[in-house]
Amino acid sequence: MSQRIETWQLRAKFAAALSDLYAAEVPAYTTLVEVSGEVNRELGATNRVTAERHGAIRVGSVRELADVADLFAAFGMYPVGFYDLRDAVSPVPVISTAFRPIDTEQLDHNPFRVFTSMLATADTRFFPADLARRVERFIAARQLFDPALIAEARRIAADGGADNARAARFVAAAVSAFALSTEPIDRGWHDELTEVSAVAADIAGVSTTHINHLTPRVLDIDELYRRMTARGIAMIDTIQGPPTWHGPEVLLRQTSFRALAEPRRFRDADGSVSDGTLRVRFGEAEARGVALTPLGRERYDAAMSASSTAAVWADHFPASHEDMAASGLAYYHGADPTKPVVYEDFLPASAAGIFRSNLDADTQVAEAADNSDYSLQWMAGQIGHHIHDPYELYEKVASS
Ligand code: OOG
Ligand code: NI
Repeated sequence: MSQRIETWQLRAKFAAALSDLYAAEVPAYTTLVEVSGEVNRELGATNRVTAERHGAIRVGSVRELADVADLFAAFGMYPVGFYDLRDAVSPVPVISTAFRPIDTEQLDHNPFRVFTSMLATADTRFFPADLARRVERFIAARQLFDPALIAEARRIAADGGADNARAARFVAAAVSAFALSTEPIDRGWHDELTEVSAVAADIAGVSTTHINHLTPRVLDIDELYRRMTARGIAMIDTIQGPPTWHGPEVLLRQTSFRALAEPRRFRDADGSVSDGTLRVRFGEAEARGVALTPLGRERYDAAMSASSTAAVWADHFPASHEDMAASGLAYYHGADPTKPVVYEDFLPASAAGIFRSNLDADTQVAEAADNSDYSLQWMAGQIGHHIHDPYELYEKVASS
């Protein structure tokens, strides 16, 4: 009898195969994984941490997002949270969710998550009506995912796994949907969208999707930053999120670097095809701390808006997990302060900062009211999947 591959094993294989793909496409990713691995080994990281990655992808419509939701469900990854990056200090014309495992056992096996953004074409502050129509037509005409792949994903999700051979075929087909395409890019169209936003061009200027980055988790991100810099890799100026300080690490800290320009082919108006480059993908690493309760999150937001220095931090957060637990600021397994619940999600400010620091120009936003009705409920209804509330999940994980 052939061996049965469970959902979590499918997810681990998917994450590992995407990592191989990205390493082949973006060489600096390999350096990042090496350096994170080095830091983690010195600090005695567990297997979960060393294997841990998050990915980021971007799609153009709810139809494409619904396909992503069906595909990822076969890997036990479900949408959690709603991020509106249009609201950020440096706005990005997308709304996002994160697909990830949702219970303790699945997270322990493999916590792979993918931050997934959808272009907000209905928001006329970014897309005037005529452009929105043309973008929507372009996206409706392309096919990011083979319908046979999505149909197979639905069956595997219903079966809760697959036999070995079927699993291997499925993982390979899923991974190839995220490979960088060699198809020529329509230069005029891509340039027009770049004027609006580099993210719009990355999403709707091409006929396929791709992994935008794949992020290892590191136990000491300050050390990682120093070592990457020492290896001659130019990191962004800052580590996004809380400052380095002597108390408990909370939520998420991230840093990144721009990948090199990648060779792409372009088609000009006269039909001729020529070589060029695009510089959209990057490398990112992150450190994860304890998940905060709504009360803790309020403190976090207040601390971050005051200034993200260690001195200010100490005014907002106690310096020990015991005190964090006693003040109801963070989640702990069985209320035991020695067992923090890891934050599994993302932060809108950091996400927008990561987007922005890896672009050449800011997005142009018209001064007007938001005419669109994007929200978590809207997104859930459109994709036909429940979108989980992260706080409900943390409550459950803490009490299980
Ligand atoms: C996603 C940026 C957000 C993170 O780690 O906050 C993100 C993107 O660039 O598509 O990945
Ligand atoms: Ni990321």
